[in-house]
Amino acid sequence: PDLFQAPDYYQIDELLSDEHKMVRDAARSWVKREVSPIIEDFAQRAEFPTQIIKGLAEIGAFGPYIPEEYGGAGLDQISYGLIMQEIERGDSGVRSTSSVQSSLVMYPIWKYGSEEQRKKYLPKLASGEFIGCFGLTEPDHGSNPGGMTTNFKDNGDHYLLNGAKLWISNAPFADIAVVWAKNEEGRIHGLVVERGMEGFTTPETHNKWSLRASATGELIFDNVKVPKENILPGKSGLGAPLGCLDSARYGIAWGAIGAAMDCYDTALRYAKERVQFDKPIGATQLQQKKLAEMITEITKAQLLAWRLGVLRNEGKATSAQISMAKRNNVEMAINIAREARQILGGMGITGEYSIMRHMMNLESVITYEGTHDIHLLITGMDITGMPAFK
Ligand code: TGC
Ligand code: FAD
Repeated sequence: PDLFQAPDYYQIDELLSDEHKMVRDAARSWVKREVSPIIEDFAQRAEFPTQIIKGLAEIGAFGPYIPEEYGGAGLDQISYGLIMQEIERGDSGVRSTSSVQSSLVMYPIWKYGSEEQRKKYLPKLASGEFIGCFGLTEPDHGSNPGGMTTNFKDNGDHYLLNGAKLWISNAPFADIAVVWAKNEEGRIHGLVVERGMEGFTTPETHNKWSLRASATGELIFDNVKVPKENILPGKSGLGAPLGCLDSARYGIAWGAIGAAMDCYDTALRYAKERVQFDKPIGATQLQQKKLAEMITEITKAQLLAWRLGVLRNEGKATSAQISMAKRNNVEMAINIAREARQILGGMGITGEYSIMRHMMNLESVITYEGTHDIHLLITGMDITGMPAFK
């Protein structure tokens, strides 16, 4: 009774372990208790609810798969996915904060950082004492991050960092930023930039109609002196940030299912209760078509995400497989949100229900972490061997 309704048309629960279900149910009841009651208000005010940071840490949403020795939850990829699903059932913006913290900040420090960097940052990020952000996108380089112009040069005992990043989730209040920049030879490296470093500012981006409960901003570097020990030594080149994106995109493939489930549950309940022409609208063929197609698409998306999770647990998932799941599942969710909104008629456009908020949020989700078209081109490149980007 404490939990949301959970469409499970193909008994996918039977594919989950007791630990998976425990982790999922803990996230589900936390979201219902702490996120759903307040999130509409924060979205309306375009504000991130900072009071949920501690709870996100407690349900394992900051570094679900990062080893426990660094403060992470030490869980597998399916548990990670299920946590993202439950959080995005609440709001895509809240899931964004958790995706960025886990896969775009903790992951690169864990995978590419030195042991000192891991010990310095990971436990604080896992507990929510520190919030991080990830700076890859620039004003003139979105889909093509390899063209970035943000750069650093050797200046004695430190580097001098210059440039700007745009559209950065968590930027306005993040304590640290993992920033991707080119060295004097044009090679991309990751640097940890800390709030308070002189010449580093993070202006907020206002007037978004999407992901309003998530804070988005710029990162501006004006001759920032970054200590040499803040460079991530383990990997350089565009493959380093793209490796982080694989992990975040996988989480989004699960997260989108959560948003879709919430829209479907809401529309199904409404269709059974709303009476027009003396019968519930759910008894009409047109509305049943919408609902039947929704549950079919959710079920297909669940199977795609679950299988991808198994492949990731076995270390076998390819980047192209991840692109397929991100692209398919986000499109599935946005289509369901649009149809669900129609089932609610005029009520669908209000903040009394979550659907319109999900629908607007998903416009960001379908664009960030690689646009819908870029993921299609990644699949195209994978099956033909011919990149169509350039
Ligand atoms: P290309 O020449 O294909 O590749 C460069 C190097 O990277 C390697 N690589 C990967 N490595 C790991 N994981 C992946 N997914 C990889 N994809 C490619 C590749 O093997 C190569 O390595 P090497 O050793 O040969 O140098 O690169 P390209 O410049 O042609 O670009 C390819 C393309 C278009 C697919 C890529 O640039 C891309 O994915 N663009 C989309 C950009 C993007 O997704 N940005 C996301 C920014 S972060 C964000 O949106 C956070 S929102 C978070 C939230 O709030 O939840
Ligand atoms: P563009 O790259 O200019 O694309 C515009 C259009 O052209 C798209 O439809 C695209 O698919 C298409 N296109 C581009 N190239 C091709 C091609 N070769 N062939 C055919 N079509 C093409 N970035 C970060 O680094 N960190 C973050 O935390 C972060 N958070 C974000 C939060 C939000 C709310 C949003 C909206 C974005 C965020 N981003 C972040 C940025 C996001 O990753 C980029 O917006 C995205 O990668 C697309 O880049 P762009 O907006 O510059 O679009």
